[in-house]
Amino acid sequence: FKKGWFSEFNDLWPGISVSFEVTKILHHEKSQFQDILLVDTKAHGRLLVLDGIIQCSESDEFSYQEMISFLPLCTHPNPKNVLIVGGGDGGVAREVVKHPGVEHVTQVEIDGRVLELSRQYLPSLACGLSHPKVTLYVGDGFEFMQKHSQQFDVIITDSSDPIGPAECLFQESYFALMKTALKPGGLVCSQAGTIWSNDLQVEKTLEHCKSVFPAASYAYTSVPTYPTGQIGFVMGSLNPNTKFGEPVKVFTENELDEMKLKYYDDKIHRSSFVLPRFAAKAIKNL
Ligand code: AAT
Repeated sequence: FKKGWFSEFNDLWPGISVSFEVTKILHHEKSQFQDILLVDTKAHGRLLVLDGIIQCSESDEFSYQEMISFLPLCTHPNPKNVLIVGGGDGGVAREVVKHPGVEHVTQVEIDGRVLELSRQYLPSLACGLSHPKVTLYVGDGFEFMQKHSQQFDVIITDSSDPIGPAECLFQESYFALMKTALKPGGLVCSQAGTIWSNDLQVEKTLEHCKSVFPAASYAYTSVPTYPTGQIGFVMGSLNPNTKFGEPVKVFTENELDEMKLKYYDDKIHRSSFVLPRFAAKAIKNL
């Protein structure tokens, strides 16, 4: 362990660890739900770490936040009402409100301290939390889902990994609750781990999604500072004819510039559902 470096050690990715040279420890505390660490790094800007796991780095967060938001938003024909579960840094809200069809965003994050600390230390992400279209609740996403039915066009689950407070957000019962909370024709998109990990998280999450939704798929994006450099999303739709890899909303180059999108466009949307052979085979066998 090199002095002055942060290393991400976790059994979800046995035998590997991503490390960053730290220039300053900005904040460290134990909240009611988790250990929260914010540091400044030499090469990747600020880092938010929960229970020892990297949630985002300022240098590449745009890839994850744009993709988890615009993949479902551009697959749905009319995404007016959106629910975000988790996403305490505010980056997903920042992206979702950019879509011209989105009228209202509801967000439920379990840890009020993550919201407060993101506002303080990650303002370029947390700006999303204060947007006039966003209504923010502090609470558990699973419990929130039990109390809502037929309300949302799109549900984005920007959750931490399936250990700690987010474990319930990967279960089949959570996918069933999301189905009830959706309006007819609704879509879900959930953080679902990397195909390079051998813990079967992708397969399990996709299986749960498939057993609840008539159409389901997996897409991925590259995020250099997440373990294995890659992370994916499981998507489910109430419309059995949904073609996930075929965006129904295509933005022009000008619109993409105006929305300040740095990663997402319709070409990367299509390509993100094209999986390498080993992953395609593993998923096909479900
Ligand atoms: N935008 C990328 C960052 C995240 S943050 C995930 C958020 O989910 C955290 O703020 C955490 O407090 C919140 N969370 C965890 N459990 C729940 C729950 N049950 N209900 C509501 N919110 C919850 C995602 C990082 C992905 C990391 C990949 N390795």
